[in-house]
Amino acid sequence: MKTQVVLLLSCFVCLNAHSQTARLNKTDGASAPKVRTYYLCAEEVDWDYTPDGKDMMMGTDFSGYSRVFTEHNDKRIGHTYRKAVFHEYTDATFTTLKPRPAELAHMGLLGPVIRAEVGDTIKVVLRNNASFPFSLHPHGVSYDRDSEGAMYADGMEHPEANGLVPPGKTHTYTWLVRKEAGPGPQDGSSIAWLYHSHNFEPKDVNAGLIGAIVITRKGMARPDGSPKDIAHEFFSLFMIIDENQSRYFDHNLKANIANPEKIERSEYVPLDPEGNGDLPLGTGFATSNMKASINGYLFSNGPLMTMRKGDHVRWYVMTMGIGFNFHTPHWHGNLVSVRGQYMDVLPTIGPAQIITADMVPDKVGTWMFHCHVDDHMKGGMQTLYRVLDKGESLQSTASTASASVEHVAHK
Ligand SMILES: [Cu+2]
Repeated sequence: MKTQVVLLLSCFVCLNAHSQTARLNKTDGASAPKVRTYYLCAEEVDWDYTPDGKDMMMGTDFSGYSRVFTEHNDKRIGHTYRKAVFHEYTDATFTTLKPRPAELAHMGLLGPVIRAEVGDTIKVVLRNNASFPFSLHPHGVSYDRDSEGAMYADGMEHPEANGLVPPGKTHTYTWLVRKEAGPGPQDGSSIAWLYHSHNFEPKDVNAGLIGAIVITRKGMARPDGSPKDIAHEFFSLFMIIDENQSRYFDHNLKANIANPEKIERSEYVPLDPEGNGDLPLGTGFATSNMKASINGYLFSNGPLMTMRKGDHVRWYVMTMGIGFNFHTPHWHGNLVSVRGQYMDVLPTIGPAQIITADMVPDKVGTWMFHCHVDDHMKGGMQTLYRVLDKGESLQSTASTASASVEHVAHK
């Protein structure tokens, strides 16, 4: 008898919970809020800005400015730098890397995409396998001080409790995805925010510790968190990475230059390679370490971003870093729309800003995608995207480079 009562009661509770869930589903057309857990690890890599070894935009060897920013010799570090990046693992043992999906190979230096739907909770377990203390600071989502991952006086008596992760340690960050973190009335089904290390922010971010968070509207996420109505997403970090300011600059100087004490670290020559005045760019040792890159690639190196005619694709375009980072990303061939307005050049983005732009390409071909600021273009901030015809296989196209993960040399 007692057992039957318990059974009946538990069935009632069960049915009641089920009907509440059903009501929720009916109201939102969505599943119940989820806790989405990510396992990120800060790891050191030797990053090659030009894995293809030539100017892929022009199809030529490096010369002039492209040589200034890529050539390694006894006075220049060149194109490969020690950096720290975020990698994703499958669980808290941090033994199995979670491979980046092939369609996101173009993301290069960027960390894994952290995804959630409005109403979800994000948990990030951050492991630090690098040799400096780092952290994880998110934009957009809601956090308490222990999940802010930023170091400043208030709370610095317990830095580790506030998300500073020394080498070899782990910290769990909890972020709530309120409706304000999701798409607004004029937005599409998803928008993006940045995350990055924020111990000494400039040194951490120039080292490479940066990535994106994508939040979808309630009911608009696939099981993996990506927006249901979008065929392909493309992430583009337009950033002049200042390697002079990286946490790893001293390492890079000593590892690549035989007599580092002879290097004039402040060397800046306001002339272009032809000897003409060029104040905003110029040449010299300091300048050669300023990498005007897209996702950590210069001069159209790296995996080719590929889509099909008529696909609804979404671009998340972002920047970060030093004061030259004001960019006007420009697509040749096809237009994008931003909150209903069509354009081929985005409104200027400045450090820590992201714009979400949608495209339904109708012009087939391989097209330029670059910053329209002259100095940035000349410094390498240019890449390509390809629009295939309807029905063409994305797999069958040769990319300009092999997948970016292959360029990452684990320490
Ligand atoms: Cu620019």
